[in-house]
Amino acid sequence: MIVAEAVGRALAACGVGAAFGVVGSGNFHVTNALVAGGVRFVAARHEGGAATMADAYTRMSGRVGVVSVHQGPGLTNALTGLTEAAKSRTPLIVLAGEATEAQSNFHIDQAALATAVGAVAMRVTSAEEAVSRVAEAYRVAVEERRTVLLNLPLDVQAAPFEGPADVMPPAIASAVPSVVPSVAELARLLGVAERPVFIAGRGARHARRELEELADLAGALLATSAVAKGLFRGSPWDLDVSGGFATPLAAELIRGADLVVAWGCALNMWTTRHGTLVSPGAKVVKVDLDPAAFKTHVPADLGVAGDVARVAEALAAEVAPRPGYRSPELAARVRAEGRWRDVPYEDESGGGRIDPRTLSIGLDDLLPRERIVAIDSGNFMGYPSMFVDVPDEGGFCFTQAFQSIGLGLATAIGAAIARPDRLPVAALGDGGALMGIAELETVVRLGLPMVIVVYDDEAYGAEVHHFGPHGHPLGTVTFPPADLAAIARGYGCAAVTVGGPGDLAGVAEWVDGPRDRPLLVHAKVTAEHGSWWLEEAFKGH
Ligand SMILES: Cc1ncc(C[n+]2csc(CCOP(=O)(O)OP(=O)(O)O)c2C)c(N)n1
Ligand SMILES: [Mg+2]
Repeated sequence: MIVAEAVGRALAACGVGAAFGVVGSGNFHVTNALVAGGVRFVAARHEGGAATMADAYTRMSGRVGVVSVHQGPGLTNALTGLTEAAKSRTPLIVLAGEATEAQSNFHIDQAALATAVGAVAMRVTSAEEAVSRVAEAYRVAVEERRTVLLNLPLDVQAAPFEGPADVMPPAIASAVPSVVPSVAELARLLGVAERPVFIAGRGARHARRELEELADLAGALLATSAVAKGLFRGSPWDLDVSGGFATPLAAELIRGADLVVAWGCALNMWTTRHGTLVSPGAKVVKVDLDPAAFKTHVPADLGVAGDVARVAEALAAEVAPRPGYRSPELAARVRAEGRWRDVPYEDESGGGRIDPRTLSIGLDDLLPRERIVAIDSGNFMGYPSMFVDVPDEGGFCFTQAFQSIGLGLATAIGAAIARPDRLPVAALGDGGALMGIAELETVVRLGLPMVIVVYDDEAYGAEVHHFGPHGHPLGTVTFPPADLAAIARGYGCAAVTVGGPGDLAGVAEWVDGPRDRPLLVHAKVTAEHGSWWLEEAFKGH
């Protein structure tokens, strides 16, 4: 056995989930060893796709994903996806060949590159410590919730390895600090709040039961950040997403809160509309593993350090039942106005183009409810986020921490691998779709029964709506029509072009079966004006 094989075997023995990558000479043996160790390997067509697939897979499966890349350009290609993962604190392990000779074409400072984007850089430097390095990389990924680059120098990879490579998984210390005295103060606040609202973020995705039980006692209404969308689905007190995507009702009720408790949620400008969703008179409490979150964005009056589920459990023992914000009248309002599709709008479809709201509502009606929705970035992104419902927090994958366009399709692939029981839905703009389109071949090759919806306005709409109103020339951000349906058929997809509500019949036909090929919905959308959430967002640029 050589070191490369020992590294792959050792990582497999740690219990990682699936691996994603593009294989070259520098990661050939390590990838094959992962496979020999029982790890599923998905060949992507671009390392950027592989990184995002692994990120989405990890978010939706809860298992550590692996990225495997060739030295040099393999890693630089992966960087945007790795940045997204690092910013989102996704526990990922990136295996990269490394050319340590400065004269090599493939040589770059890989450790510096990783550090620059917020990942942790490690290196296997000898046969003797290869296995312990792997175990340490795994530990840092899981325990510290970091994206870890494990550099594998080519000469070290080729060295003979003696000894067992099947490590015991490292003992992962609990990342959960014990519950602290500030819990008593939060219990007191919950005991006097008239209108408490809970906003759950990424750090609360595992804690629905505990949060709902506590909210029932305290009479709190329930909302989430966009990444945790779906967490409280089915609760009569679920306001859905707080922030730019919030319904008018959710915005009104969150603004009306006298106590906002953010659970594993930073309360950033997106979740709070630049702070305006939190009333100046409201007390703000943050419960977070990382005390650094207490003072960022909308600062907390009280910070509670700890795991969301454990803190909520501890509080449930302290809080006496009270009505809080809840009343039969309010429940009726949530039922009647709680979803975007309940908000009246004027359908602007016409002239061979469909209103993106009508499109999204139509898809929501047609697609099976057991779905997992992935969203790219751009002006269009609120339409599927707001009008296409998801069954729970495992039904929504939102890789938006780096605000990169072009990640949506790969996100849907990683999510689909994590949740083969669900229909994967990728919602993309034409710009993001064409940027990430290489992975359409991956969707077809893997036989994923995916629906890919492209909201095509023949433009970088976000830029058009940002600069157009000021009279700037828009030639750099507008494009001639592209036949995306034909391109998709070329990849082996089924495709329908939608230029009005009637064309959605083609989607219904595909849903009826046999769904043996993915479906690309090329929707020519109306684009007279920008979206309202984008106008809000531009205030931050
Ligand atoms: C990698 C990357 N390049 C450029 C940008 C700047 N940008 C933000 S939105 C956008 C336009 C996206 O166009 P499209 O996917 O068609 O969506 P639309 O805004 O038209 O709905 C661009 C270029 C970015 N966020 N990420
Ligand atoms: Mg566009």
